[in-house]
Amino acid sequence: MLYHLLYPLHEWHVFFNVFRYITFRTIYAVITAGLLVYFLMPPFINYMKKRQFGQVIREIGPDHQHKAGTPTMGGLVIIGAVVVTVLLWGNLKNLYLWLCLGVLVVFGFIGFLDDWRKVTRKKNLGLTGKQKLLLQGLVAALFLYLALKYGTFDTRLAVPFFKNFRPDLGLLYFPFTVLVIVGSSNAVNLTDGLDGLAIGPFVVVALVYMLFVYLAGHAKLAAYLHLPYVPGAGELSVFCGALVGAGLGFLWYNAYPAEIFMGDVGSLSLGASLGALAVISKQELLLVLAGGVFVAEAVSVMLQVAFFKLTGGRRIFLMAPLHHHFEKKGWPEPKIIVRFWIIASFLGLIAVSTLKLR
Ligand code: 57M
Repeated sequence: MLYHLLYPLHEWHVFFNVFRYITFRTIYAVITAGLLVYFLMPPFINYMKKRQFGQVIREIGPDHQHKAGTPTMGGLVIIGAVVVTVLLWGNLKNLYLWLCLGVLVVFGFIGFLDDWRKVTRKKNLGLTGKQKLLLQGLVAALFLYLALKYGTFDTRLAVPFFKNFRPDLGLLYFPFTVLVIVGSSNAVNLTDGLDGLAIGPFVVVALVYMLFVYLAGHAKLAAYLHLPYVPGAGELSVFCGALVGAGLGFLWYNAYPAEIFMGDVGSLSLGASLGALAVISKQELLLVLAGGVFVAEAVSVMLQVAFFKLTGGRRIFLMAPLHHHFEKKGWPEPKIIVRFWIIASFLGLIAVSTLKLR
C-alpha cells in the first residue's frame, strides 16, 4: 500500500523515489514483521494461557511432559504479521505476491483445523491425513495453474549447476509442483519438534530465496548468472522479508525454553511458502540443498518406517524424526537445536554458492 501511496509522490520530492526499490521495501518488511510479532506475541500467549489452549504432549517418545500446556498456534500471529507486512510494503499489483499469500493462508487454515482439534480435544474436528494431503495437493495445483495462466511462468525445469539443461516437464510440472509444496510443508511440520528447531532453518532458507527471487526477477542479473528470468518474481523479496522478520520475531519467544509453539498452523504454512517460492523462482531442486535439514528430518522418518516394516520391527534411528534420535542419545535439547541451525546455515551458504557453479 505504501508503495502505491508514496512512490507517486516522487514527482513532488525525490525522497519518495526510495519506495520504488524492492531492496528498500524488503528491509522494512523484515523490520515491520519482526516488530509486529515481537509486540503481538505476548498478548497472544496470555490469551492462549487464559483459554488453556496448550500443547497436548504424546506419551511415547522422549520426555517432553514438562512442555505440556505450552501455548501453541503461534503461527496465527506469524501469518497475520506476514499478511499485514506484505499489504503494507508490497506492490499489490503483483500476481505472485497474492499467490504466495494465498498458499500461506490456506495451508495455515489446514494446520489450524488440526491444532484446534488438539487443543479443544474435539476428535471430530480437523481433517484425516488423506484429506489433508488431498487439500494441500489441490491448493498447490491451483497455485501453479494461476501462475501459468496469469503469470510469466512456464513449465521448463531449471537444474542447479546445468545452465543449459532446461527440460520442459509440460503437464508433469503439476505433480512436481505438488510434490515440492506439499513435501516442503510437511517436512517443516515434522521438523518442528524442538524449541526453535524449525524456525531457525526456515529463516535461513527464506533468506536464500530472498536473494534468488530478486535475481530471478532481474533481467540483467538473471542473464549474467544464467538463471531463469521470471518477470515479476523480484517482488517476492518483500514476501521473503516478511517471512524472515516474522520468523525472527517468533524465535524471540520460541527460543529454548519456548514460551509458545507455532503449531501446525505455522509449520504447514511456512513450509508451503518455501515450496511456493522455490517454484516461482524456478529453483525447486535448490530447496533440497538449502532446506537440507528439513529433507533430512523427513527422509529419516521415511527410512525408519520402511526399515521397521521390512525388518518386522527393527529401527535405523533410536527414534525418528532425526532430532528425536539425538534426544534419545542424550544430547541436551539446546545443543541439538543450535547444531541443526549451524548445519542449516552452511547448507544455505552452499546453496548461494551454486550461483557461481553453472
Ligand atoms: C509434527 N509435532 C511435534 C507443536 C508444533 C509419522 C511420524 C514421524 C509423525 C510425527 C509427528 O507426529 N509429527 C507431528 C511434530 C509436537 O509439536 C507440535 O506440533 C507442531 C508442529 N507440527 O508447533 O505444536 C511436539 O514437539 C515438541 N515441540 C517443542 N518445541 C517446539 O517449538 O518441544 C514442538 C515445537 C510438541 C513438543 O513436545 O508436543 C511432535 O513431535 O509431535 N511423529 C513423531 O515425530 C513421533 N515419532 C515417532 O513416532 N517415530 C516412530 C515412527 C513413526 C517413525 C519411530 O521412530 O519408530 C514422535 N513425536 C512425539 N513424541 N511427539 C515420537 C514421540
